[in-house]
Amino acid sequence: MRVGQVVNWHNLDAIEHTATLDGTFDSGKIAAFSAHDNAVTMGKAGTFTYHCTIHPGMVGTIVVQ
Ligand SMILES: [Cu+2]
Repeated sequence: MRVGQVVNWHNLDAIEHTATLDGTFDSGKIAAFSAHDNAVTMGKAGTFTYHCTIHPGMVGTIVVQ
């Protein structure tokens, strides 16, 4: 994605999760089959890793160019 674009978090699973970017953003618990209210504007380039605080093995990466 490009600098300045927005990430919206949607939980498509049947249990709650979080979207947590260390030092940047924490959605808190996102209920099953719902979206988080607070979108995140990715304001700078880089590779950002995120995880679920409930299930630490759930990880992902956002690449901002
Ligand atoms: Cu989770």
